[in-house]
Amino acid sequence: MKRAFITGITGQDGSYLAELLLSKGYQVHGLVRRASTLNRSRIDHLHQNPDLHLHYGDLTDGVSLVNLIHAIEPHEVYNLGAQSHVKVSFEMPEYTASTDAVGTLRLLEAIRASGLDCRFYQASTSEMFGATPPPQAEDTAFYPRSPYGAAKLYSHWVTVNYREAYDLFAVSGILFNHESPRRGESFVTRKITLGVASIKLGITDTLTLGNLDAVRDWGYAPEYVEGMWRMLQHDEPGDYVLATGIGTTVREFCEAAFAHAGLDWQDHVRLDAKYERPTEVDALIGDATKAREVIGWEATTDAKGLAQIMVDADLEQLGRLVENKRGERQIP
Ligand code: NAP
Ligand code: F7E
Repeated sequence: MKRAFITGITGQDGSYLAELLLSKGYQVHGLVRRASTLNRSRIDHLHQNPDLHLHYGDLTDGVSLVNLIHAIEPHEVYNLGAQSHVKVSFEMPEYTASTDAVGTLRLLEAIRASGLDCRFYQASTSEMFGATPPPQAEDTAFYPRSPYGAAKLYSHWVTVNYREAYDLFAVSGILFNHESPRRGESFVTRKITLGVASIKLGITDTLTLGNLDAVRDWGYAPEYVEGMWRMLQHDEPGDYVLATGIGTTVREFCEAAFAHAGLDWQDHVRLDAKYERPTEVDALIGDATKAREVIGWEATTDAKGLAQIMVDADLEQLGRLVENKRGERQIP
């Protein structure tokens, strides 16, 4: 039985990856952080699975990583754990660097010191391209525009270095934005689809956003975790872009999400500069030709389809909450 170790298992991608690996017969080990309340809602449905094992630890705590690699002896490690919010990285640059940059180094060192024959996946990001204009592929120059992008660029290069220096099977997946109903509520797509559902259900009337002109290449997260797994199954380690190849503005995503619920976004969206970043990434559009040709991966959901999936999920979830509240009020 193959053993996989996932950091960031409680996040959007970690939860889909855990599902995928369990369905393929892996024993899955996940790193979880201690919090004062449990924050495992994305993996609650996997709780009863006897092949899922959760361990306390943190990417900022090297000792926990060394001990876990030693105890689990994984065949594959997926490093998805990160402070992943670009705007927040301007407010917490040092913590972001410790988790997203040095955290990767800590994990790579734990693997190297263990001497295990273990494959490593690093969750790199299109944010590393930053100011370099699209289309962006594996050989495009990097120019990060945030502490998050800069920290991830360190991790990308240290992953490449450990591959070259120590012959480690280390892969860097340069993933463009990917979303789902499990996306964190403060990322723009989910903020919009939750806003649409709230407005449709009469809970609120407005949605406040920042820069509507930014262009992103939005795909569907479950398809992207399949790509991560494929990268680690290939004969040779390498770097791969995963993207749809289609650019969409925040404004266009808004338009599609509101229209799917029969609403006009211009009646509800307001602007506030507090949601803008000190330095913005204007346009990210990926070229995933290498992934298609080498690992047979291709995105199949576009931004409009994604907006519809997310709006439907938020309408259902929020609708259920509203119904429950009404039910509670009727109880004498
Ligand atoms: P996410 O939903 O924000 O999940 C992040 C995960 O990292 C959570 O499980 C979180 O744990 C964990 N984490 C945060 N700080 C940690 C620390 N100090 N030690 C250990 N774990 C920590 O992110 P995602 O969207 O699934 O993305 C997964 C990875 O891909 C991230 O590395 C992200 O930077 C990268 N990425 C994402 C995208 C995208 O569009 N989604 C694109 C490119 C790259 P808690 O639940 O305890 O907070
Ligand atoms: O912003 C604009 C904002 O926060 C997208 C992370 O997963 O993908 C993600 O980073 C765009 C930006 O994602 C609001 O200025 C407008 O131009 O959803 P986002 P991101 O910054 O692209 C990359 C690939 C990652 O690796 C990251 O981990 O939308 N925008 N108004 C807004 N953004 C937010 N969050 N909130 C707004 O109100």
